Amino acid sequence: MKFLHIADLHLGAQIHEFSMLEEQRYILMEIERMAKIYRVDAVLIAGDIYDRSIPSVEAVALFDAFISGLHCPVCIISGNHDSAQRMQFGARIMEKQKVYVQGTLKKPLYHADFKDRYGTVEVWMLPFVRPETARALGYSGTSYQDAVDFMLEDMPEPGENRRVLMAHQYVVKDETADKAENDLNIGGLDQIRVSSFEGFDYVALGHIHGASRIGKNMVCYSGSPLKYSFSEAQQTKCALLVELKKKGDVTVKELPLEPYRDWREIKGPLEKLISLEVVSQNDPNDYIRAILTDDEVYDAVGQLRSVYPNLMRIDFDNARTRSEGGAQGAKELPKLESLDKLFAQFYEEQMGRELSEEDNEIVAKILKEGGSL
Ligand SMILES: [Mn+2]
Repeated sequence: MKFLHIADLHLGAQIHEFSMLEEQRYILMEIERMAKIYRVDAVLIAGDIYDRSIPSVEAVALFDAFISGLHCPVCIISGNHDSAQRMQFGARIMEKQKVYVQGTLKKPLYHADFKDRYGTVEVWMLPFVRPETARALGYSGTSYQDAVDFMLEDMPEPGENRRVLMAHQYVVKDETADKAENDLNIGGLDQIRVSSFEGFDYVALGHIHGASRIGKNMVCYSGSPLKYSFSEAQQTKCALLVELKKKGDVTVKELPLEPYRDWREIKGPLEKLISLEVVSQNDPNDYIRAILTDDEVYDAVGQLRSVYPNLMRIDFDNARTRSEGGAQGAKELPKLESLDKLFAQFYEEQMGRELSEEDNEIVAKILKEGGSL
């Protein structure tokens, strides 16, 4: 069996007030093309289909066109950005057309079976697990780790069948989880040990936006198909082509995805950055983060935008910011958003990952109560 593993589409995302919809349409067509070229038996989408729990009509139409255009079975789980209940709509009807959706948490897990010349491949589907949603199914603890283990316990024996799991969590090596447990300064509330996923021939993960393999087994993040932040500017985005032959024989290949508009960081004095020499080196239509080294500039946004129409943000790295301890005085573009969004952005920049649902609740509570816990 051969399938494409993708995740974190975040359809409908707006970043620094730029809509990603056209890039998303383009990249989904690329994925559709790959599915055809490699004649895959299925496409697995490991959560965060949409960027918001109530996606825009454009985002829904785009996803509809995508899964209709694939002409092969599709397996879909919900991520933390999706609404589990809305994703679940029509699931058991679409199943008849080989579109397998699991939006809500269910125990035992839902699975779809695929046959090939070596036998059966079971694709088990675990949507994003929050401790509080697992509690509705009989879980009595408070941790993400135990909630995921609870969801995976009592699985029937696989026998001869090969087994794939789809999940959308923050999965780390066991050593990393140990460190976080011993050091309260490292946030690790939502970390899941990779050893929780033993017994699967392949685990198709979503949640982390860079492609990576966790640990020694085949537990892989495909990453997002597009860059969604400057912390991802250096990443090569890809879809994973996974092939399962006889039990124990799994190969994974990264298929690079080229966006039609890239994300780039440029650094230097303003005058140099807008000079013909620098501008003509790369596509000026890319999404740009400019890091200015000038001490003083006039109308940097206007001047930069005149040559880089998709300028997203400006930061400074000059005498002032260096004296402030090296932190680059971040100047977000365009104007300031609401306080909770601002904090979420700040957190992501500092920590390199999103706030968890639980963190979000705490932040919302603090903001609501005017700063006291
Ligand atoms: Mn996610």
